[in-house]
Amino acid sequence: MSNTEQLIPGIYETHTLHEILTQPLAWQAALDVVVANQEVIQTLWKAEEYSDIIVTGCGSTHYLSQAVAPLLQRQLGRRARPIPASELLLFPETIIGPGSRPLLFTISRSGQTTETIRATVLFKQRYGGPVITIGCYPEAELVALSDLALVMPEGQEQSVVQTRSFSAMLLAAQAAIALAHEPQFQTMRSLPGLGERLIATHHDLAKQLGGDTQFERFYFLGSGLQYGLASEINLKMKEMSLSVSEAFHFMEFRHGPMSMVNEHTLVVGLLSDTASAHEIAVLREMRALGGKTLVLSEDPIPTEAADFQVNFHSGLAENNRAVLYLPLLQLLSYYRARTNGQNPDHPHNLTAVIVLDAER
Ligand code: F1P
Repeated sequence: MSNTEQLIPGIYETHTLHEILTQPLAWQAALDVVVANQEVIQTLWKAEEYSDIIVTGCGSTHYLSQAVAPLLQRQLGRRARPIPASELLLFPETIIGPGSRPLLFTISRSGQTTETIRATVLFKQRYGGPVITIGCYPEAELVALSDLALVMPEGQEQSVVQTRSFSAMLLAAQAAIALAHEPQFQTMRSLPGLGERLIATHHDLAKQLGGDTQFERFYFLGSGLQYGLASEINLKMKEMSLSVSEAFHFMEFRHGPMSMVNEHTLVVGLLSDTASAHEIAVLREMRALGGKTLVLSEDPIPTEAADFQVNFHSGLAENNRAVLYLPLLQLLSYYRARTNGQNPDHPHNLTAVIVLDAER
């Protein structure tokens, strides 16, 4: 890491950069809180009192729900769906069907977002199922409303945008789910170290691409477990840098959006293990259309599909390594923001928590 970011050792140019670069510490806290609640979590996964799982949040934590729900269904064999809190609040009958006895899994950095709190109160009053929450503030209203709370104060942030809070909450969810297959959980203990190595090795690439003004539009492609992550990084690129940016499932990108690809386009692929052959084919075609591609994957892929690639070499299964996709892409969005003269600590029009009064 060059010294320009660290004006004085430990003093970063922005809170956002500091929070992105120190997120592996919050990852360790996430693993620790899951170990501390191991028994109650494993009991919950075996419980028969609920028929399916609704995972909910807003903004970043809605996209986090999109990354967690498919993993819950894949690992626990329980039907699980990501639903924005406002939809659960305003259209509950379209989400919770007759005879369904769901568990509500809420995710919120602040634990104070009005839509998520109101949806949880309605859920408890009308359906009465168990509620678990993941967040960063122990005193939050959502924690008081929940039967189980996994809280990481180490994820708290000064910046409005979620970076280390997002990855710490994602890791807590993935680690809790991995407890259903405990050997998998043990493998995740290497993640904080892997995160530090990844940031140290590829920081300058993220800075180079974020600062490269030939790129005028960004497309983030992720399928399966990676779609929620692609959606979150798309939000980071918008929130921090106000750039033209969208997220798509890999193969959906051919069905129209690829019309936008030209020599000013960076297509970023969050590669899965499950569907890598199909995903690499899409990336190869986007390069042929003149776009540049950046690929994040466990192992190296053929260079004709990738102008730039970041390989994790983590040895971890797809179900357990989602957080490794985040730091470099958060840094890419960060340096694009700096290039666009934006201050990511205080994004345009945004506040850290959306609190609505009675009328709204
Ligand atoms: C959710 C959220 C953030 C967004 C902004 C406003 O907050 O939508 O995702 O970046 O900060 O709030 P939370 O419920 O996770 O605290």
